Amino acid sequence: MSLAVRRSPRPLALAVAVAALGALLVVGSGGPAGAQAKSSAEIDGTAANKWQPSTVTIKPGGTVTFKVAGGATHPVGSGTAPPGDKKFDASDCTLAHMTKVGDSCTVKFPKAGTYPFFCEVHYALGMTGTITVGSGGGSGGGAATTTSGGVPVVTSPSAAPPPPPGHPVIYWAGWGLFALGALLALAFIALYVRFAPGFNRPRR
Ligand SMILES: [Cu+2]
Repeated sequence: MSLAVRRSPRPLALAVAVAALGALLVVGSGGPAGAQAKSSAEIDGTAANKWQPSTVTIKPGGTVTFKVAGGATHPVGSGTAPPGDKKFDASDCTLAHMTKVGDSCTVKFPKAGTYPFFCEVHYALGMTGTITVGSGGGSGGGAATTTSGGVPVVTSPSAAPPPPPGHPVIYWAGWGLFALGALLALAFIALYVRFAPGFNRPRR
């Protein structure tokens, strides 16, 4: 195909297409509230001896896969270290299962709650995290525990409501595309009016 670039408002069509794509993304991603809680999540143990991400939120009945992404040897323990609790079953995440890069284990979380976890080797370096199952609205009951500088700190349950559900990134990307398309369309219309033959506006 050898479509010559004509002076037709083809760029305008492009701009409209960009805007339409953006609008589609907005509509497509603006699903029901609460969609931010996924049914599964992956947490990587990195070479820097951190969990990435260190906090995730999943739906009740969902799963979390812990993966050795670097540094090797990141066995997972439930609770705050040591020795942790047995709130979730980490029997597939022991040293034998989590020794080399690429090793992984998957834990199912049937009940809502807040589940701290730690790397049994690197917890003292701050390799800890928290899995929230459910909306995070305190349905776990009891105090949430976090570690601060290796010392377990128990914080009382907060009475504050959970943060409002956010929109996924793609939602805002959609709006961005939409705005870009609209701007492009305006710019092309302005250019067209200015330079198109037949519009002999006086030039300064
Ligand atoms: Cu580790």
